[in-house]
Amino acid sequence: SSPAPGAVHVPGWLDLDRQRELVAACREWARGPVPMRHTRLPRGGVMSVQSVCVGWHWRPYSYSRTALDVNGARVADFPSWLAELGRAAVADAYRDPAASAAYAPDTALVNFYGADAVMGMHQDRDERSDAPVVSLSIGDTCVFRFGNTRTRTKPYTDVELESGDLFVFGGASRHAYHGVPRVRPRTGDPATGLAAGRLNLTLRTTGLPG
Ligand code: MD3
Ligand code: FE
Repeated sequence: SSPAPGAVHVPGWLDLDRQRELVAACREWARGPVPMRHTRLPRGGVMSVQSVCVGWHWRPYSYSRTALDVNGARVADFPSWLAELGRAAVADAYRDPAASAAYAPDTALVNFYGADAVMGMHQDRDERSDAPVVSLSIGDTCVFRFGNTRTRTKPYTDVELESGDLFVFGGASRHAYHGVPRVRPRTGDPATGLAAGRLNLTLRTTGLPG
């Protein structure tokens, strides 16, 4: 379904085997070379979500190859299978072969939500590219709040994101405010390999060279 132009929700896109593979990959990335951690905000806050990056390291509000705010290490390489998964996601969401063939994400941000983690309303503006963002959810269901491009308040639409769901945000939706006001604990299937909590992978195109 499409809650807004350029935004497409495909419930149940990832089968259980694919979810298990992604959980295993995220578990490896979470160990290093840059460990998963609560990202520190420039004004002194700490995010309740834990994150690890692949390909490029994100910190508010820029991308780099090394994680100077964590341990100084270079982040894990972005694997080609993950770019392929992104192209398959865009192909299935948009049903536009040209859009999916051109899709070349170079970074993934992996977010882990414990029962009490939230993400406040924000825009993703650190990428120098208008390419879509691909979002994959695994584990506990969450409330995803999808807003508008002008304010972080109403009007917005609340959507339940469940394990296996794909969401693609492109076009006019790419710069919409969005957030995660709550997670629904113990709604996930432990057969994914995730005993508790919620994982979200977002694939992005930084627009940075090499
Ligand atoms: C809409 N993550 O990492 S994914 C983020 O579930 C982020 O972890 C949320 O927002 C999460 O920045 C939401 C859905 C999402 C991701 C990127 C977007 C929605 C988006 C970029 C533009 C518009
Ligand atoms: Fe975001």
